Amino acid sequence: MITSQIPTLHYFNGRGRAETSRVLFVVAGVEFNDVKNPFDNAEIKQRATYKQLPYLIDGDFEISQSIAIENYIANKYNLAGDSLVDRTRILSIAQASYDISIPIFTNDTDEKKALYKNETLPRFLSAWEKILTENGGKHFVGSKLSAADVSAYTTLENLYSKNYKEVVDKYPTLTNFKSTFEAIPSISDYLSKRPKDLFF
Ligand SMILES: N[C@@H](CCC(=O)N[C@@H](CS)C(=O)NCC(=O)O)C(=O)O
Repeated sequence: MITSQIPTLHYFNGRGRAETSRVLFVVAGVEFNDVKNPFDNAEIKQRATYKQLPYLIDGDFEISQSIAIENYIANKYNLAGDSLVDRTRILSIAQASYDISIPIFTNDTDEKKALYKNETLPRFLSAWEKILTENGGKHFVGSKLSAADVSAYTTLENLYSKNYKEVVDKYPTLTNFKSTFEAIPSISDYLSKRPKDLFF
């Protein structure tokens, strides 16, 4: 385990529930220890609140639960919204992100996969297309980059990498958002250096 003044994010060797937090650090321009634990790493799981990852250690502060970690990073680095309404909208996008992403990994029958592809995913993506379009097409919430954009980006990336690109590409504003986000210099640098051997 790394003891450091810079924040340490513990997760497995995958994007999963940690990638939004990682990209938040990148967007904020904050150096962090990106610890990709092997699955059998007992030490950090024992220390983690619920014996699960991700687990963030930032100085004296330690916290579990991916959305709480994201919210902490977003608040600390001014990516969490400037008003109560914006902060709440950003959290709503974060929770929708997990509603979209988790079934990608848990759907275990052809019936569930078809329902996901033909009903669940279009329901969520058409809602996001509407939210993004009505907000001007550039940012999901407010007029500047926020944690909502990061959550949405990592979710769209999950969908692209798990064979749902053709579904996403039916939504032009989302597709354009994804490529615009990837062109942000810090993001394109991060993506080019990110290991290619991630498990998920
Ligand atoms: N609600 C938690 C779920 C955490 C979770 O399920 N983590 C998984 C990895 S994605 C884990 O640690 N699995 C190993 C285990 O439970 O032993 C969160 O979002 O952080």
